[in-house]
Amino acid sequence: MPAPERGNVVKRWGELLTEHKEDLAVLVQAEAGKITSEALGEVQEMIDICDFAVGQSRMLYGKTMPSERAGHRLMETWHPLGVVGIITAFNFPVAPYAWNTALALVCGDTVVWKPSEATVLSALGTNALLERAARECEAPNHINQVVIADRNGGQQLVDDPRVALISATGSVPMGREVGPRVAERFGRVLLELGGNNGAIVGPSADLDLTLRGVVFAAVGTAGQRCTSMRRLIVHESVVDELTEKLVEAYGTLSIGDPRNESNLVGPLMNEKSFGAMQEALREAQDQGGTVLTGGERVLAEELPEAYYVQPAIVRMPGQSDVVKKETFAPILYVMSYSEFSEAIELHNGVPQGLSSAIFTNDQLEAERFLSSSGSDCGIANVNIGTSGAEIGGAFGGEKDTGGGRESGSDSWKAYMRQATNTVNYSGELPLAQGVKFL
Ligand code: UN1
Repeated sequence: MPAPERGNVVKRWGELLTEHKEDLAVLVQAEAGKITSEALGEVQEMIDICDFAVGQSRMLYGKTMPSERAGHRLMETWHPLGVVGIITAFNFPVAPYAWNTALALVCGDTVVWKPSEATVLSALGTNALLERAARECEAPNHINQVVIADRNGGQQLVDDPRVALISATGSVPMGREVGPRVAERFGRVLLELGGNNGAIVGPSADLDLTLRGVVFAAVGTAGQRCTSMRRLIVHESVVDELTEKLVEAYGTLSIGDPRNESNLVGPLMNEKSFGAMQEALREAQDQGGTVLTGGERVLAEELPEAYYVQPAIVRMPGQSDVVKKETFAPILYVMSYSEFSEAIELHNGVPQGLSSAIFTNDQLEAERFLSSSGSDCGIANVNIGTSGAEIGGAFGGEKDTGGGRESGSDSWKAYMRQATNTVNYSGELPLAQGVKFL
């Protein structure tokens, strides 16, 4: 199928996702525990990437460059890669699948998806809509497959030489396993792993705006986004005021059944997540931190077995081991700084490099943060929190985050193979670099 026709399949998928937005959001909510607005937002993210990919299907551009030889054309062409294996995590059960799939399909690839075992209904629903779109558009059979499997199933996908690209979203330890296994067989990998996202708050920041940006990023999705804000690095002149406002705002958060529209914070995924949060809070205290608010389990009558928690704010004396770890729960570590260079050092001094932000009204400070000696992350924002990226930009990060880029911009190139073509229409056979032969 020509690329724009492949785009039609994705276009139809986007229409079906729009039609069934609420239905899919119900599944996402049931399995991942997101509040309604965030569950709907996740499905919207799929619809958005479908729109993007449909446009991309007419823009799989290759360059033409001047040849050094007369009567020659030098150009590049892009071709489908083959089968793309997609591994996704429970916290965003469907959107990252769609980022990969919408682009892979317009690029002419087929996809095999291994979703998290915790979110299979969302996966089956999403896949059923894609199957319907493919059928209606008379696409070849089996361009998309879902494999409901445990870790062993995931490993088979990773090790299978027929799978040209493994795109995996998940933890750093998972990526450490997947990366070398795929490299061993010279397959391609696209890794989007853990984040330990920080924000710097400068002395000129609008503190009311900062407060809203921080609370959404730190508390949204109960701190279970890979983009969740976990570290706040605040200038010493405003740290007390901002911390006080944050503690007050945390006190007003409504926590409980995510289906109830008045609640902003749903449950943690399971008991293990709750245990990890408690462990991190203990470690933080051992390392000189003071828990200013939160950490306690909140019991909800209608769902007594669910692990709801009061999001926590911990004041830390400075950099420490616990702050360098990604704990997948709503804990915000607050540190203070006096010089901007110190803030950057604290900010970049962690193994992960996904998302970052600065809150400031000082243009020079903002530019320094975005410069090559500023934030070392794949995403760097000004006056916006670390989470909630749009699909138009490339999504991914550096260091332990794995280096992959999904979603917008020119991420499509990861799903294609590039060929360089030289065409000789001169009737002679001049060799490059002036080499003489025969
Ligand atoms: C994730 O947590 O794995 O930027 C993805 C965001 C969302 C995607 C998060 N658009 O927060």
